[in-house]
Amino acid sequence: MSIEQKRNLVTSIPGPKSQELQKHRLEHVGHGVGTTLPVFIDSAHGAILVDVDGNQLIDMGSGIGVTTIGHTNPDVVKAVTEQVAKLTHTLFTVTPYSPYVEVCEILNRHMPGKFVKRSALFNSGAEAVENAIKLARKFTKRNEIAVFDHAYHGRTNLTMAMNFKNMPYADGFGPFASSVTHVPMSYPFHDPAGMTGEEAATRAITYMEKRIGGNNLAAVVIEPIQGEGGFVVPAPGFLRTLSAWTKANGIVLVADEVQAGIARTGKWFASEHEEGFEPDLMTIAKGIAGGMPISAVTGRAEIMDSSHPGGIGGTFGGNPVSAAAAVAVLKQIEAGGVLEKASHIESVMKPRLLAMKEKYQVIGDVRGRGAMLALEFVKPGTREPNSAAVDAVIKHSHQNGVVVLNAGTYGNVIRFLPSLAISDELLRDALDVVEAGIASL
Ligand code: PLZ
Repeated sequence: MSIEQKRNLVTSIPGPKSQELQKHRLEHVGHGVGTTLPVFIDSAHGAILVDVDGNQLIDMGSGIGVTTIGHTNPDVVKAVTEQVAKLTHTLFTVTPYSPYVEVCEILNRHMPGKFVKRSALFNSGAEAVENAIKLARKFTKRNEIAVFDHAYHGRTNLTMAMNFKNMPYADGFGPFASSVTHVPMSYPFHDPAGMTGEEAATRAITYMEKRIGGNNLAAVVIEPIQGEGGFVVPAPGFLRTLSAWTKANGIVLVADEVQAGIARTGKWFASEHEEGFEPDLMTIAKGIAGGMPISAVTGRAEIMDSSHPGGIGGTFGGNPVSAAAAVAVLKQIEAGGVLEKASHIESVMKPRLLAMKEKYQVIGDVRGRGAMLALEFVKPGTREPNSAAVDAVIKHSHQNGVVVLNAGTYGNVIRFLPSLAISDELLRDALDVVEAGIASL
């Protein structure tokens, strides 16, 4: 598959065929399944989506950070095609196959921390989080879980309880899992001026000690950079201080790397950006397999092995075709150049985003790492959320063929998760469109 890496609009957005398909969809698909942009995509390559009307859109969201390696990445296409013709299913726990083991081996090799590691594979990010918590509870023989304000961990019953936002994730869907407590996150843009990472960690730790008791906690789960929460990067020292405290209290520290992991931030895992932050388990999904569904829990062997055989599993987990795709992605990262590309994207985008912040008072904060960058919109001269501005800029971008996504507890963040296959030229074109949207507010 080869598609010219260029934005090109031939109809209005959404075009007539998309509008027709959207009508059909609303008749047949449950309305609880939302849509950010009702444009039906027919094919894609690299960083370009082609819709059913023939429009070429720049993908600045990668399906929420999934096609990190690029759409229809040739190695992924090859691996999937070969695997699908050979073996599509056995159920790994009935009769195993090699690609599953290969994925685990590569993840074990790259998870930070000097200890023996093992992995297990699942289908989705939420399922990985669920399993990390099962293992943490089994290992510690404790029940309580702590998560952070603005966090997002999934849509299953347990993970709904772990999310910060009621709407749209939880409203009316209870009762929810118990033994989950939210604690204050380090959010430099909104924390008191000058608050250090250590101070923010002390605030969270005090909260956990008083509300829950360190001795009752099985796991603390944290996104090293929050995804749905708006790419909140904790202040330096926060993750390290938290890590020292969980270690001292026998608590399993789970880094939810579902959105920030796998080359997205210029390292294998976002956790690696802070020295001294040493998660015991990691949950991994999204960017691992070029769009094929697969997820993982990777971590300390003694925690991973704490379940009795048969305690961990699932019919489709680590499916051979998805696993083959994951191996193809992970091997490209190992071969070099992919992590560097994420850092390069930051070097192209960040100065441009910072310049926009200087120019437009609606931009309160620019943050993120690598190819995971965001703008937080405020009412000029304040830190109050401005979701109306975000809605307008996103609408403008979509109508002009740039797919961007929002984020944040208040819906006032625009996040950028471009594929690492994107060219500088496309990036600049996308940013020109976004900036024109901001200028026209
Ligand atoms: N943990 C950190 O970002 C998924 C949600 C898309 P699943 N985020 C995108 C939507 O609207 O459902 C996510 C995440 C973090 C866990 C998850 C959950 O991953 O693969 O969607 O289950």
